Amino acid sequence: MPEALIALGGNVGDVRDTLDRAIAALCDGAAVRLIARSSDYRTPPWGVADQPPFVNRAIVADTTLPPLDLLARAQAVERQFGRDRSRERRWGPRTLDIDLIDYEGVTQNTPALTLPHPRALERAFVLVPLAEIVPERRIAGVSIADALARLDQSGIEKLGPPAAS
Ligand code: PH2
Ligand code: MG
Ligand code: MG
Repeated sequence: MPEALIALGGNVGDVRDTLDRAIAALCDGAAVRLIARSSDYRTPPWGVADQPPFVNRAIVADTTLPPLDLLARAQAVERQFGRDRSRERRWGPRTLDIDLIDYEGVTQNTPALTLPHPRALERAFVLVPLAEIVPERRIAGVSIADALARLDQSGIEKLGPPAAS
């Protein structure tokens, strides 16, 4: 079954709880099955500096859905958790962002979806969580560990397990 690398993040609300619930909604165990998940990382905001830090996490899932259907499902989960694209600023604060980073090495470049994610290899907040679970996996021919070694990881902090509730 095709395997997808998916990055999640947010900086509004109880993000770690949102990420738990979003992954449960996305990965129903049938069309999308969770294979691995990273720890959570607190990461300095990228793009727009004047906003709270993000929490970022990555997962590996296998799926029967083709890429665009997986994207549509991820976007439906974003909306379910309060994401409203019409009211947000590019790179600004958000409750939940789910990005498809790689889908079984597929290359595609359409208005709706570019694979692999065109900026993933430049972003430590994407690669640090991925490197924890799939360091040897290649994105656009470069291993995640090698791509990460070229980036500034300062300010990224691994978070412990969430407090039991
Ligand atoms: N997402 C953004 C903009 N900036 N910065 C960090 N650290 N992590 C993110 O997930 C992030 C960001 C827009 O999606
Ligand atoms: Mg994003
Ligand atoms: Mg996104």
